[in-house]
Amino acid sequence: MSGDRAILHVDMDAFFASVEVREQPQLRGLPVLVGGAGRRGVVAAASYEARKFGCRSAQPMAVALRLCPQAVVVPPRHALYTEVSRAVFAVFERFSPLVEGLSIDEAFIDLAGTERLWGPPRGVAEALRVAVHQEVGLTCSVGLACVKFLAKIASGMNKPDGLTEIPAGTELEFLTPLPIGELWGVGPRTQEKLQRRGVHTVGDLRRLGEAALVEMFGAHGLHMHRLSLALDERAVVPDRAAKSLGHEDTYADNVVGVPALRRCLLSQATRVADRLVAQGLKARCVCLKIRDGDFVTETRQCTLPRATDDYRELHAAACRLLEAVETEGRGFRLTGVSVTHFEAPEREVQLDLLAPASEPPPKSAALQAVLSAVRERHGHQALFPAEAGSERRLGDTGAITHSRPNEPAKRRR
Ligand code: TTP
Ligand code: MG
Ligand code: MG
Repeated sequence: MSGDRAILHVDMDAFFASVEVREQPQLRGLPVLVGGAGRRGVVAAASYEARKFGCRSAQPMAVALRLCPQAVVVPPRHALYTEVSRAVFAVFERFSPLVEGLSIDEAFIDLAGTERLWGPPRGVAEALRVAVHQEVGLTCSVGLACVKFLAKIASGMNKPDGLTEIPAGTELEFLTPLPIGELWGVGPRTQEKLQRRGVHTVGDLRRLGEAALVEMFGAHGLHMHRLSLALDERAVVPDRAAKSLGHEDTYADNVVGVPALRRCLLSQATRVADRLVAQGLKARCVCLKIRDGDFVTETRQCTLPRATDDYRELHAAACRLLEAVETEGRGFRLTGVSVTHFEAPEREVQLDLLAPASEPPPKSAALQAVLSAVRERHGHQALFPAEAGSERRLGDTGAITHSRPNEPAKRRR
């Protein structure tokens, strides 16, 4: 795999429906719809037998039953699915500590460094599928590739119960015929604009070239071009241990335009930096969360070369992440900045303790430096960075998040 990265994307097959079939074996082989049965009910999950009739998640139940009148409708049992999800994730975590949950039934698993223990990635993917089936009684589909977005596309290619590997060196060939909508972050507006230029597949996009894409979409164009070349440096950010600290605000009026969004992010980056300094922490991973007027939520994250508690570095990173978001023609109701992967300055202090005993103990000096920095940088309201503009500092209305970065069951749309 390029750069020796091997990433799995695992997604359970017809998750809610499969759990119900496991619990009620008499349903096996039948078309099963999990969801509200009432007139306004919606299908949450459809078994693969029901999909043959055209039944799908998010379809009105009435439509699904018209397509497949013999389907068995089962009311959802969310507590049960959450419990099964935990069991599935516990299996994932035996194979690698780097498990990033995306929703209740799917995760990225970074196999970096597991080769010595488990052997080559394809074998790990197979072993994982067997373990999930034996221990939880459910099937899943797995994609294996060198980068996240390819692993995610791959896992959907041979559903249900499939394993799809994109071997190193074949990434471009794999991507070339795919419709552009398969690329992350290529929304309907971007698709429309590209289609007007005759761009329908990822291969077309690549041929259009970086310069033309940048001219059309700015940094977002650059991002798309990189994806078309199978370049995606996003790391798998594990849920465990990766506590996050963040600040987000919801706006009464949608925020429009990059300059205004950058000001919002500055306010949030400053808040996050304040709290990092207050807790004596530095963070390496920065995450941008942004939700548009249609409630489409996107997140982007990056890893910094070194841990920081500096608002300018956090703001710069958040702005870079913003460049990869389609902002044109969209208004945003929420923005947020959060950080993960903390490093405590205590580590530096401990290292210093290994120095010769004749040197003065560094702890008080380190503490003093931090305190001065806090006072200098965050001492009072007047020191709030001028670049933030004249708006009142968002504060009491803002939601402070202090949670796991990827709560299960949070879906992107
Ligand atoms: P998905 O993984 O999207 O779908 P799935 O597991 O049912 O089927 P597939 O084999 O294609 O992966 O979603 C996981 C669960 O999340 C799904 O079983 C039910 C729930 N869900 C909803 O409640 N509403 C929805 O609109 C979707 C898409 C999923
Ligand atoms: Mg699924
Ligand atoms: Mg899923």
